[in-house]
Amino acid sequence: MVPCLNQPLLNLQDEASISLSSSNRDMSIYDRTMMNVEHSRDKLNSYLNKEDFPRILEKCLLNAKEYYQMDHDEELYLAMRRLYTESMGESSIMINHEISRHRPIVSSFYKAAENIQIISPNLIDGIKTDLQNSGGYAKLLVDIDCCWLDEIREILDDMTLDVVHNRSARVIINDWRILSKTKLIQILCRNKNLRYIADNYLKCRSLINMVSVWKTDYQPRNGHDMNGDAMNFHFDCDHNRFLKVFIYLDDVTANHGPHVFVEKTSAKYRNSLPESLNRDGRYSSLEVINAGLVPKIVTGKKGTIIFADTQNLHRGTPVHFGATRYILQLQFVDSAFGARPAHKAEDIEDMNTILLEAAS
Ligand SMILES: O=C(O)CCC(=O)C(=O)O
Repeated sequence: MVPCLNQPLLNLQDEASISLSSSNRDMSIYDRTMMNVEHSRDKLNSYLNKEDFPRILEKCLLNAKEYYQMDHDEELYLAMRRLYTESMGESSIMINHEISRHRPIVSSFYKAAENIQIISPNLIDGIKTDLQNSGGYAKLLVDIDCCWLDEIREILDDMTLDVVHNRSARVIINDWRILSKTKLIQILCRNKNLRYIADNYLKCRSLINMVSVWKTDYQPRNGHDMNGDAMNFHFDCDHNRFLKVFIYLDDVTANHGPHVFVEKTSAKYRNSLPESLNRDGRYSSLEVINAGLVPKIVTGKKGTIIFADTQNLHRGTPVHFGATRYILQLQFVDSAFGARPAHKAEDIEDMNTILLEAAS
């Protein structure tokens, strides 16, 4: 059976997304839910006949420990990327649906008041609403000890001396031996409220599979590798679904290369994107604007947190002369399967010790 790719898959867990036709408006929530189960199962069955989909689904359902014992499969990863654009995001929603059955959210993370704050429990509902309303973005300024932010900036500044810039304006550190010693990263990886937000958005027990920090300096336009530095619009598709947590380690004004995104361009909105944007790769700002989309610029004070579903179109921006942007990134994924891991398996385990504790 050929799947109908233009109809978004109804999302079982998100009551708000269940659209009510006149015929089902009077149904009970139970009846509507059961109807949607049938609907999703039919779609899933049709997808299971698609080339590569069953193998991709199987890999996505592995838990991290099982997954990291296997060799990386680049071909299957690229097949997942292709399927994402071909299905206009629907494959990702369907796989996430199955993952959420396999690895349901651990309730002990819910709004943990005893947690070192950073995200106080009373902010959580607002963040969830913003994520939902924008298709996966929320920004807030939180009270983080300045010393924790500065510790990472100093490490980045020290590194700069050793780095040959080439055509990149960025210096990136993702060495877990260095990062795991910093106070802020230790706290973030163990922060239950952050984990709660990610789990809730990803509808499953999520995994941190990448932590990195980088510094962006001014680079003359001529010869700057804007694609390599992620400064042209793109959507991330390294994993089935993810939520990145960016933290500005210093003030970011329009001169400091702020993050830019286009809301409601993530998986569940892809089928309403213009055909010209339905491809993997990079897009110029002109292409995005000509398609009628309106990019949003995220400036912010030191300590600003941005929750970002970077399956939305997004980019960094060039930094002006005399300015520098410092940023930290934590990546939560619904499944370890995807691009070649940026860290060793034991380091990823270390980033997620909180999961082991919750299971014991
Ligand atoms: O530097 C930025 O603000 C964008 C980073 C980015 O494109 C990414 O993490 O995928």
